[in-house]
Amino acid sequence: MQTVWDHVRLAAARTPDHPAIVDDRSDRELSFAGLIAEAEAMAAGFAASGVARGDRVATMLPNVLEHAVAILALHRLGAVVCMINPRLKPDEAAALIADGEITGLVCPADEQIVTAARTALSSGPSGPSGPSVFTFGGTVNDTQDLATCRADAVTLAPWTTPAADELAFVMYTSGTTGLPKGVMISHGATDGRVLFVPLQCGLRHGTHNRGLGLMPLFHVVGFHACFVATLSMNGTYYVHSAFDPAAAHAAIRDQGITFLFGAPAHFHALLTVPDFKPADVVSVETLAYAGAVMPGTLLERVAGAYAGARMTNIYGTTETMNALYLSDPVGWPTRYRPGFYSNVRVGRIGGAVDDICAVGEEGELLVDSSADATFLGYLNRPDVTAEKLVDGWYRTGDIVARREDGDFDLRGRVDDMVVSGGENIYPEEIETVLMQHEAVREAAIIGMPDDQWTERVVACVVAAGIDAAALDAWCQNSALANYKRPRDYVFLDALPRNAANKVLRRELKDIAAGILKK
Ligand code: 01A
Ligand code: AMP
Ligand code: MG
Repeated sequence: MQTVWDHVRLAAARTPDHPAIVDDRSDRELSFAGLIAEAEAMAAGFAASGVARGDRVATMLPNVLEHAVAILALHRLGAVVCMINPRLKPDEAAALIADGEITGLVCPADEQIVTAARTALSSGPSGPSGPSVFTFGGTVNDTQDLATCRADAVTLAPWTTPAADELAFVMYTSGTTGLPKGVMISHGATDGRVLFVPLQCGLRHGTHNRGLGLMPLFHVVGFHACFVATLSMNGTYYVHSAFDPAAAHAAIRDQGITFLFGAPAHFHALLTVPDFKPADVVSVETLAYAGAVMPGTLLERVAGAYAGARMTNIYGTTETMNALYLSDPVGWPTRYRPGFYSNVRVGRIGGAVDDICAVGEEGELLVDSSADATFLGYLNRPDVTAEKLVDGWYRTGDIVARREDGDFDLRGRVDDMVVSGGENIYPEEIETVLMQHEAVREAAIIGMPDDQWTERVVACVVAAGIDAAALDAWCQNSALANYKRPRDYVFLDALPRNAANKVLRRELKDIAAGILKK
């Protein structure tokens, strides 16, 4: 087993002088040896401020270089790094911090976030008044500036490899109800979460690799499969601090990016760059996408634009990492293949995990959870862990049918989850916010096909005396993160329901399609 730190330090031992990270907001470039030195100096700084091995410390930052270094530093120190989506509103982030008994936070110098977090942080070893909030971009209300969080690395305890089943990272995924669930990821899961990239996407080892950091670091794809995979292959990771299609296109062209991993929404946006020229992207050898189905028309356009790249569709979950993939997916947007070492089956929906569907029958995709890459369970949620991890199988919630040839067709979801731009959005949390408005009598959220986001969040409401703009403002002022809010409203006299009063979402999608087309 190699931990994340082992992957990075061993790469550094092989090529100490090769560039490991190149910043996009400054002219900073860190060699592998420089990255190790920087992470260890910051780790010593965290230790000097009272962060100790085993502490849970959250990061809530965009894809800036300092975020990447802070994750490595906390991990080197032996802290459990809990990565919170920086798009969450302060109250939701604070709820995760309180629920996870998190003792420290690295976040932007934003007064609202710092204030909300301070009330939620548990007391660390240095006590409740300890400097437990580290801010990026300055200080606010006596936080510690991340830029000055450093000390002499010789004060740091030497690296000792932790046990394989020890908790290393917590990454969050939305749940049907309540707060996002913390997915507990062990040190021993690292190899399986990184090595599928060379295996399934064809990334070759060597210093020729130049990966662009499009995917958010706080999700497993951006962290394990882009950041750690690029470094472990002795490649250079090009920071992309905030997604900007024109800047990303320029980086590909000017830096000669060889490895591009994005969500379908990234590629949709990249193709809209006004002066997009396929000649500018010929350096891209390896192109992978994950998080959502890439609509067929987009797939063809991407393959045409990046004609020199080997393209792979990667299906996975935060809990299990990669389970299915397909090379050269053009013409097959919803077809997936189990790869070397992935063990999956199709279980009858609502049935036991050994109640397996026949070829052609729709069922739930189940993933063998004995693989090293599998999560340890959900943080403080044994009930949900028991629902999702059953007798050695992880229930994905995705509906598939096995084809005659052994591949799988992806057909939809067992639940009502909407996947927008590679982010999971559960209807209930939006419905709850809409229902809190006094003018709304009924609300149901559905996902409608969309070129840009694969699925677009649409609200179907029964309401009196209110329009879409007012409801949009209501959502923006709520605790709901902005990316989750509805992009369209359909006003109806009543929602279609069955005899048990359950909303008929398939019917609702047809009704909404008819109305939105007009
Ligand atoms: O009206 P405004 O101003 O609020 O509109 C803003 C945002 O609200 C909106 N926006 C979105 C989304 C979204 N996902 N859906 C709907 N709306 N994201 C942002 O766009 C407007 C511009 O805001 P922004 O902050 O500048 O947005 P961008 O930075 O342009 O964000 C778009 C991105 C495509 C970059 C972003 O959505 C993104 O990073 N998506 C990728 C998410 C991802 O990493 N998914 C993978 C998760 S891991 C689980 C998994 O699927 C998996 C797969 C394989 C796990 C393991 C494996 Cl092996
Ligand atoms: P998460 O629960 O955040 O880990 O997201 C995992 C879910 O995203 C899966 O259960 C799928 O619904 C979806 N997903 C991830 N990758 C793909 C892909 N390549 N194609 C289609 N759906 C995907
Ligand atoms: Mg943007």
